[in-house]
Amino acid sequence: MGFIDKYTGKLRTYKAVYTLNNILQYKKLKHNKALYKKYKLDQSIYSPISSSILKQLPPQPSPWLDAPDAAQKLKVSQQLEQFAQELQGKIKAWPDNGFLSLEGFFGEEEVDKVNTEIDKLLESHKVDFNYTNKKIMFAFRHSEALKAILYTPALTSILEFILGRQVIPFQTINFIKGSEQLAHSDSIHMTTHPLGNLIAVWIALEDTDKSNGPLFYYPGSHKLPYILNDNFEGGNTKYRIGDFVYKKYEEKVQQVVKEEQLQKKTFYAKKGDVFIWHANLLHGGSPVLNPESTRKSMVIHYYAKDVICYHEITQRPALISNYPISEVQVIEMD
Ligand SMILES: O=C(O)CCC(=O)C(=O)O
Repeated sequence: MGFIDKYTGKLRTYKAVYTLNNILQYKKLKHNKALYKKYKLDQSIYSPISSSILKQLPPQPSPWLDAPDAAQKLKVSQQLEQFAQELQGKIKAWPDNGFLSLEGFFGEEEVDKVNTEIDKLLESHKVDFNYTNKKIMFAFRHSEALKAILYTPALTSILEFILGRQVIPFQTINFIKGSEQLAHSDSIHMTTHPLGNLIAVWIALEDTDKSNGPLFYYPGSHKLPYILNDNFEGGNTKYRIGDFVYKKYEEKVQQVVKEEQLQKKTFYAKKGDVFIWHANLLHGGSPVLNPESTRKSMVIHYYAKDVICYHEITQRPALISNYPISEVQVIEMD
């Protein structure tokens, strides 16, 4: 694990530091050359990037299930028939809900393997908790067993159907204890142009209950306007990211939850259950009531291919080491 993963100091807030780092990470950014051209973004692939620049570009269509005619399109979709009847129903509810759950998707043995793998990686110091002391980032890079989970065809076929594009696993986050993360949309962390081209998969690596900080979410909240840097006062300047930008973002989310009177739901999971959510669904981790408890889980964030991927909160382009080399590909939906 690199120094930067544990580091929380001021250097993190200077945009120039990231620009320098981007130059060193050329290989993980080079796919953006073609993408910036495709979307008519006229700037260096090393420069900061944010929605305030991207919203000035020519408008782009949203993912097909975010379009107003999504329900109609799903009704007549032949490709939907590849999925079991029950799953078809859940996908049909996606445009309204912005989430779906797959009970018992992974078996006991598969989950045990993931847990053993994480224990081993922690023991051998190949991975560690990052500066939050709760998150183990990118463990999949060190483990074939974890990679196999990310690329499970029965899973990626659902994600690709929902987004209408090939998906690229960008990051994994493993938790041993509940995250207690306040409500947020992943689109403040992992953002795309066009918006909505990210999808998250949460896997229960053990049961969750009231005591160990279960996942919570706000059904339908993905349909609200995206909360991006221009929608709250984050204290950003031309050269720096505001010191309290994420706190200010969380406060803005709380305000929206209140104003919109959103109804909170909790996902009480059984080991092996999967919860998939939309790029803009508000969600988080409930308070951990029993401090001794564990809540092992793994989140996988997938970006769609052939869109610009970046981090709105820190205004950095996303460094992607496993970007597929193939040509621009859009899966045609019937
Ligand atoms: O697992 C949790 O408690 C929350 C995870 C989360 O919010 C995320 O990965 O975006």
